[in-house]
Amino acid sequence: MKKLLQVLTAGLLVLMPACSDDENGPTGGDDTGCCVIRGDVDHSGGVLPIDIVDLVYLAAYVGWDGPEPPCLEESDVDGDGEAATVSDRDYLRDYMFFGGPEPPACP
Ligand SMILES: [Ca+2]
Ligand SMILES: [Ca+2]
Repeated sequence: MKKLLQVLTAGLLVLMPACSDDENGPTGGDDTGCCVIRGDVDHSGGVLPIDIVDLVYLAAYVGWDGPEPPCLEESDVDGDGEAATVSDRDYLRDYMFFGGPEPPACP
């Protein structure tokens, strides 16, 4: 199962476009005010902003040294002030698959 997730993650990371639509350029940990929808880890927006790509993106960042999410505030899925942690990954997983609570609104 872990191997399958690693393969899927690698495939999705290759297919994902670079997220450079932020007018401030690539974002870092001090980029505030970019949060639109907490849990939209890849900052895709659109009709379905939170999907499996966000979970894979966050899991890759947290567990496998994947690329940093374009908006760290949106990666603070549980809203505790710490972005892109194991807790955020688990919160997003529970929300998507196990009826967990919706991520809180952005500040
Ligand atoms: Ca997304
Ligand atoms: Ca958090």
